[in-house]
Amino acid sequence: MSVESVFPALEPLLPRVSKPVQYVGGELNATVKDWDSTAVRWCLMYPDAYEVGLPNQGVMILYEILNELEDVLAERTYTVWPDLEALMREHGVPQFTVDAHRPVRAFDVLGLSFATELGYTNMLTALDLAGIPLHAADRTEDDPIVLAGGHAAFNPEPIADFIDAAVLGDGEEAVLEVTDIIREWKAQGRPGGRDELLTRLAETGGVYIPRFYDVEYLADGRIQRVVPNADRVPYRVFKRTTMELDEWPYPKQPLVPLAESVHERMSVEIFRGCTRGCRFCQAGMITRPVRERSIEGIGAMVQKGLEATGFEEVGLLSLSSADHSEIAEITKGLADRYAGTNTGLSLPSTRVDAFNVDLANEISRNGRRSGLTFAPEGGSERIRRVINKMVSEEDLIRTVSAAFSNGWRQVKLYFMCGLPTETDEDVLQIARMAKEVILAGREASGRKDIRCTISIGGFVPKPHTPFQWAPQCDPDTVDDRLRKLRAEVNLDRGLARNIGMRYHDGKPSLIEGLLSRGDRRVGRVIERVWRDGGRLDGWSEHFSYERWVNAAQSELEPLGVSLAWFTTREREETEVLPWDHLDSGLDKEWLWADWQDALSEQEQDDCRWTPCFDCGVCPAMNTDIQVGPTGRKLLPISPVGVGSPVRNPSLTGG
Ligand code: B12
Ligand code: SF4
Repeated sequence: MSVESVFPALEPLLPRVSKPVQYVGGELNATVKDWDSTAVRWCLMYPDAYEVGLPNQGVMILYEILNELEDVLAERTYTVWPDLEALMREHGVPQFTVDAHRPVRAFDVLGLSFATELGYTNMLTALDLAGIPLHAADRTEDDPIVLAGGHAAFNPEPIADFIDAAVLGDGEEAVLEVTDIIREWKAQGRPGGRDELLTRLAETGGVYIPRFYDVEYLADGRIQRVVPNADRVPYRVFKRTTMELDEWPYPKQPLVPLAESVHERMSVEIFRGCTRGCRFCQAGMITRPVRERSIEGIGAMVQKGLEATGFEEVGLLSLSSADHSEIAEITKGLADRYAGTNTGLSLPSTRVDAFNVDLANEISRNGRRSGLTFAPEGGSERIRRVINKMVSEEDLIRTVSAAFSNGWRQVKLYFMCGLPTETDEDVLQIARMAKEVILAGREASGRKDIRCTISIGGFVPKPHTPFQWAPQCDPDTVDDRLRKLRAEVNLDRGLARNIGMRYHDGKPSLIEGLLSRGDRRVGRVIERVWRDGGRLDGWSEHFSYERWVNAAQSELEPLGVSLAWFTTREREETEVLPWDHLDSGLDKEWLWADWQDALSEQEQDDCRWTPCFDCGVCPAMNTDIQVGPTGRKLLPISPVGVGSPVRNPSLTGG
């Protein structure tokens, strides 16, 4: 049965809303397929506004991989702004895809990509607007399978009531497997209904179906155990890892946003995973092992992506891009290749120790020397040992001095506040570091106009990290430390003028903490917040701390737990954690040992360069880290076609 576009009903509403262009679709490289000639239909959602969601690589990759299959279609949907939401409700327009404006409820799967937990309420808005029951238990065969993926799906327990399934880890192969299962089940005439389909997904061992697990609690509120309540369902669900990244050079045809977006450049992911072992970093832990793309693979992705999009900037993306074993060859090769063109290169924030000024020079060859960004994360050497961020102040000063003498004028430094064992003194050291940076910059450059911006985020303990047992710092302490830090910065007026300080108060972090380490009971809080009007919680102008606190009070306290119980409480080694049945490959004993090392300020090396320290991932996945060096160079490309963004006369002949 064909599915009609809702555009005729939507179009008259668009002149009445802000940024209507975000709802019209038709972006360069978007795909619209015939509904009737496809067997499996995916709707992919980044649960945030278009401007944040469109540039997301994960969604772009899955969108393209799925659309490459002849009998599969994939479309996209994003969170609508409250102005359009109100009009859609008034006029009965359901949640729609931007590609063909099809109603989301008509699809077989609604695949949500969660980069952050603050997107959970956005999922509820979309489900409700789509006419899909909020609770998985109330859905029928006419509803899509609601499938969560992305980093924030590694503990999907807080959203267990609302999703049918979750996939941990890389999606490239997982979406194909899920598609095959759905295709076969539909072709067989949907035997056993929705339950059978979910069972078949669970049977793979790598798709988590929350409703097939019962959670039992102890009298004190802790979890006693989580057990399967159905046959053919595994005790533990494993994460997916795409091993040969070179075989998956996606996105090949990156989407080009129609409306302004947060990331207006093309991104090429140069490796996945991280073995640095920063103890606060969930992404680093859950994406192990490290898998590098080859230098040729990166070169081809950059070339094809530029040709396909017309972008003028390429971001070399990964968790710690400067750690690629051939980063110097990659950046030099790309800088040579695009010399004299409008194509610029960028690297996300770099580690101080991996960075060298040659690299920065290569990257900025075609562009402005804007700012340099580093992430020491902790102000004192002591706290950096606790978090395993092995950056010495000498390294930092040496690196920034070299950069300042090479023409840079600004440095941005990222820190966290509220780290385990942190004292006021650790945070006050941030001010000293910023002042040292300015003094070093003035000395190296001989100029006064050196700037240092310190940007401070509240620390949130995350599942599957050594800090998963840690008590989260309460917002009052975080705010008090930040106030003291500001006073410390301002002590020296001559330097304070050149120091910018950006921070958020500690309250949103506490809510993120509730959602990160929560269990199924937290679902009630999410629903209450949403029913009380909670929308777009990742946006400070929409986020309401009071709404979350009130909802937590009314929903959790009758159950004998509380916001503080989930956040500022330290866990013991023996406690069953809500995500223990979800296997990220990391050995829980190793995580605990690393937590103990943190408390005794012991550092842990990077296994990329030193022997394996048995975190468990490689043996669990029967694999190994994949790192160079290969010794290969990136060769200049053959002339590119007319209309390419690479407007180098010597290359294009025009
Ligand atoms: C580029 C980037 C941004 C950009 C663009 C964001 C965007 N829309 O994509 C900007 C600057 C806007 C940004 C903002 C933020 N970011 Co950011 N960002 C990144 C970065 C560097 C790359 C993301 C990426 O493209 N990865 C590569 C793709 C391929 O991976 P992926 O998206 O995870 O998708 C794969 C799988 O997860 C899976 N998958 C994903 N979705 C789905 C869905 C289904 C159904 C399935 C089956 C599978 C699946 O399949 C994909 C392919 O394998 C990562 C670090 C990193 N290297 O991952 C941080 C990262 C994702 N960001 C992070 C954070 C914290 C944020 C912010 C909250 C920061 C802030 N405080 O404001 C905001 C949140 C924005 C928002 N509201 O969503 C954290 C997430 C932390 C966590 N969960 O613990 C990360 C991991 C960085 C870190 N080390 O802390 N970010
Ligand atoms: S198992 Fe060993 S080599 Fe593999 S990521 Fe863990 S520490 Fe590194």
